[in-house]
Amino acid sequence: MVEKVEKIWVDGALVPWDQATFHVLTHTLHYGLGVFEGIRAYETSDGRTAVFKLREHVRRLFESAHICLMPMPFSREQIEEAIVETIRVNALKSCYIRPLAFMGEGSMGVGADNPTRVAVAVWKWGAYLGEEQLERGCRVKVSSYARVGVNSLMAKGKICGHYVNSILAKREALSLGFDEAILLDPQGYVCEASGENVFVVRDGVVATAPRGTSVLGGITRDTVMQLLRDQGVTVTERLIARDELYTADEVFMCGTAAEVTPVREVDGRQVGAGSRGPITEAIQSRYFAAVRGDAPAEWLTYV
Ligand code: PPE
Repeated sequence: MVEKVEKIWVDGALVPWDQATFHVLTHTLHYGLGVFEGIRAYETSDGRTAVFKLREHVRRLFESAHICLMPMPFSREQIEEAIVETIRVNALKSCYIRPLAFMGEGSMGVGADNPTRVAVAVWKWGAYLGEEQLERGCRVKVSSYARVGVNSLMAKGKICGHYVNSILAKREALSLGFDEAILLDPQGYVCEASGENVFVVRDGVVATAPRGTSVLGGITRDTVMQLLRDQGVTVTERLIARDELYTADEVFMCGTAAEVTPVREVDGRQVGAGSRGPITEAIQSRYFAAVRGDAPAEWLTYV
C-alpha cells in the first residue's frame, strides 16, 4: 500500500492527498493515452535530499507527450519546480516521484482531443524487486508475451497504455513463482524486463539492447553505461539472443524503481555462479554512491 503524504500537485497547485481525484470519464482511464515518469530522490551523504537526473526525466516526459501529440500546458522548468516543491512540502528525505500527464474529460472516443492535465505525486518506495533480490539476485522468466514492436507502440515514450504489456508479463512471471519477466522483441531478441533495462556480462564485456530497438531509453541504463565506462569497462549496445542470458557470466537489470538488481537465474538455468557477480556488485555500489551524492553536479537537483 502506498503510504499517504500531505499533498499532491495537480494542474499547477498543491492539493490535499484526498482531493487529488478525477472524473470517471477521464479519457486516459479508458484508452491509456497518457505519459508518465518515475524519478527518485535520495537522501545524500551530507543529509540533503537530491533528485537524481531530474532534467533527463522531465525531458523524457515532454518527449513522451510529443510522441503522443499531447500539448503540455506547462513548461519543463515549471514541472521541474513542481517536482521539487512537492517533495519539499511533503518533507520527504527520500522518495519516488510520479509525474503524470493525461487527457482529461470532455469528449469520448479515440478521436477526442481533450486538454492535457498534469499531476505530480510522491511517496516512499523501498526496493522495487525486494531487498533480498537486490543482494542475492532475481529469478527471472523469459515472458510468453513479446515486447511491442518498434512500429506498434512508440517505445521511446513512457506511455501509460504500454504498461498493459508489462503487467501481463509480470503477472505471468509472479504466478509461476519468478520475481520478474524479461520480454523479447517481436524478432526474438532480448528487449527489456517489465520495468527495467537488461544487461549481460561475458568475459568482462557488458552488453545491452540497442536504443534503436523497442527498449525504453532508460535513464538508469544511460547512467550505468557511463559509470561502467568511467571505470574502464567496455559496454556495447547490440542485439542479444535469449540463450545469451543463459550463458552469461552475469545478468543484471536496472531502472529508477529497481535501481541495479542482479539476476541469478533465467528460465530455471543458473546464471554464472548463481549469485551477484563482481561487475554487477561494482556497478550497483557505484550507482548507489552516485544517487547519494557522488555524481557530476548536473545529475543532482538539491531540494
Ligand atoms: N523499461 C521499462 C519498461 C520501464 O518501465 C522502466 C522504468 C525502464 C525500462 C527503466 O527506465 P529508467 O527508470 O529511465 O531507468 N520503470 C519505471 C516504472 C516502474 C513501475 O512499476 O511503475 C521506474 O523504474 O520508475
